[in-house]
Amino acid sequence: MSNNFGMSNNFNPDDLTPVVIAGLRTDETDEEFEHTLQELESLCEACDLEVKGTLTQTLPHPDNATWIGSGKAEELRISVCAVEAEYVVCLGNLSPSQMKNLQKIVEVPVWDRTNLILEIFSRRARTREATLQVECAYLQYMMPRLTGMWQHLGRQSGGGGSRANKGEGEKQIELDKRIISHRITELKKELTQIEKTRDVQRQGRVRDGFPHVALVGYTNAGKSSLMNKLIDMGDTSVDKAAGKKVFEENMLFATLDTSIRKISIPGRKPFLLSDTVGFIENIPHDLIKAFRSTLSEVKYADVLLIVIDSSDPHYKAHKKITEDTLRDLDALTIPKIYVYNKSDLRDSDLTIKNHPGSDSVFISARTGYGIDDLLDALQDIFRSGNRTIDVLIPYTSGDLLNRIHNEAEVLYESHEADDTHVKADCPSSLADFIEKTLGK
Ligand SMILES: Nc1nc2c(ncn2[C@@H]2O[C@H](COP(=O)(O)OP(=O)(O)OP(=O)(O)O)[C@@H](O)[C@H]2O)c(=O)[nH]1
Ligand SMILES: [Mg+2]
Repeated sequence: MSNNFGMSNNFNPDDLTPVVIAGLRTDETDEEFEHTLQELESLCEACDLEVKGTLTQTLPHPDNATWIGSGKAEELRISVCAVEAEYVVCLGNLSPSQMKNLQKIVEVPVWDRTNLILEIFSRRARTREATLQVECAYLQYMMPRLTGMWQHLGRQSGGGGSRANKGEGEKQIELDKRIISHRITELKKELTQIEKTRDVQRQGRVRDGFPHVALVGYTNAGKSSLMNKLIDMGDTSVDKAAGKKVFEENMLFATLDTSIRKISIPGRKPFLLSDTVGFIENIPHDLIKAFRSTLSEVKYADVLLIVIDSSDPHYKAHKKITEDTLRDLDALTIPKIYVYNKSDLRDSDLTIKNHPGSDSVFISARTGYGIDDLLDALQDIFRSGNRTIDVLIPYTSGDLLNRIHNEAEVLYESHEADDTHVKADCPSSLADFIEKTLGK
């Protein structure tokens, strides 16, 4: 991805880039403001930026011209010089003109929160789909901001407004806008193609008849850690091999690409589990739109595991943000289990016993506490979608009979001349698969 500030290029993980954070407080409480500032620092860390200073301002509403007001902007310039910061990162989203004006005063590039999140995403994207999605969101973000980039060429308009009379800067902006629009169209075309392939793959998985469970939740809640824990508990050594494990790390947005794994735990019905990008407060709108197809794994899941970091003092707000994002994705009505993770960090949680039938389970992906209760809750949901099948399985289709034995509850079984007569309480996905295979 081409970046106007060029940070993605020649990136060396050992180099931390010095930055100063600028925070603008309008009507937030002390506590809320402090929390969002801390989260911005964590986002900076996730982007290999070293926060050398923080400057805050309180105003009834953002200043139209410079966002934090011209006096504070001057103070910011002095801080930037003092610590030799290479960027200013703002807590909030700035309009294109606020960004341009502030940049002029502080004399280093200014990033807002959206820009920072886009930069993290561009570094994490691994698959073709994620890379294209981020590029598309980035270009959409850049479009209205092009004006600021060409101000050095000036607007030497000769008046009259005809094309021929436009200044160099303005011509360059128009040209760039055309190139970017064209690129966005190309990206969208390719993404639609990838989405089609994804649909075909999903239909293939539906045909396999395994229930599909999706991990969702705020970034850093422990979704990938839970996936790895379940892979570890699996019964095939192949699944435990490093290649099957997903990346988990104490940083925001460690996961960007969707991973799907089959989880086969002895004595439990196998299911497919997908791990997806985490959510965050005020997630940039273009980014959500860009990631809609990746997040479609969530929309088509049979069960959602909403993972919550119960040790985070703001876990209730994180839960609400997750629910709001799921509502935007039309996924809030899917059966769900609230998984309160990191119980090991909260003494009180370890005295809480999980109750069968509840939609909340306390676990620790690190110690394994409560994972069996979580699996019980999952199996209860699978069972609630069960139906009874009454079928004749030819002796030549031993694999089907095996799956019934492994994944369903056999109510009746007798061996006839050519086939086995079975009645079984089956997950509906498996029942559909068996009846389709037998041509019923
Ligand atoms: N103490 C403790 N730490 C945990 C637990 N589960 C996860 N962690 C840690 O929390 C951090 C984040 O874990 P991840 O699994 O990467 O979180 P995630 O939800 O996948 O995060 P994103 O991919 O950024 O959305 C890592 O440092 C994990 O080791 C837990 O049960 N207890
Ligand atoms: Mg993750």
